[in-house]
Amino acid sequence: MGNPVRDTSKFLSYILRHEPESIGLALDSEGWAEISVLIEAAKTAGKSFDRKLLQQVVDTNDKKRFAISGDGLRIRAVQGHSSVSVAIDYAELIPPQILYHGTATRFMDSINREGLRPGQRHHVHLSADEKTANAVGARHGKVVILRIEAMLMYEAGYKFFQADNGVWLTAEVPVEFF
Ligand code: HQG
Repeated sequence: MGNPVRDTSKFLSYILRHEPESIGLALDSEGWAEISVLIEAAKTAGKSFDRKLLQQVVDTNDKKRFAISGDGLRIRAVQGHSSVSVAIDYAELIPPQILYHGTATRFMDSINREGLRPGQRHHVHLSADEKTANAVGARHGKVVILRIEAMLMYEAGYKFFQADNGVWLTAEVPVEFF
């Protein structure tokens, strides 16, 4: 059965970032789902949770992956989307001098050829500190941490955004900025 908070968090990541249509849910372009509709759609798909558990998932999430709207009626994932129906209009920000990207050694040949690409997701995800980058990279294997010249990129015209949970986002990172 597992841990209901953790299980629901994983389920929400899948539904709110990647495959809302798998349970017949529609997200708006900002990634929001109506909570009442989500709860019903999930129940029909065999995943039961109530509003209270949902709130607990949002409040206790280690990476603050989800947000509930001010009126309490809607929920979204704050970053990490691959769903084509979502195009969050993140506020553009001036990045710090350096940002970090944690990845795995086995990706480095390709990364050194192509730079960092968003892959399935909508953005390349960058971290403000090396510790976070290390944890992100460790999900994939033996870690490499790339130091990214974010300010130089910004000065060259690349756009930077920050999700509500502090993760930095950009469209791509060419190799000359490593
Ligand atoms: C790599 C987690 C080959 C890239 C984290 C990464 C993050 C390339 C992998 C968020 C490449 C994609 C995102 C290229 C990039 N050739 N490999 N040209 N360019 N890659 O999971 O950044 O727990 O989609 O280095 O905390 O690891 O889900 O991205 O290793 O914030 O909330 O391709 O996901 O958050 O992997 O992680 P991912 P990521 P959550």
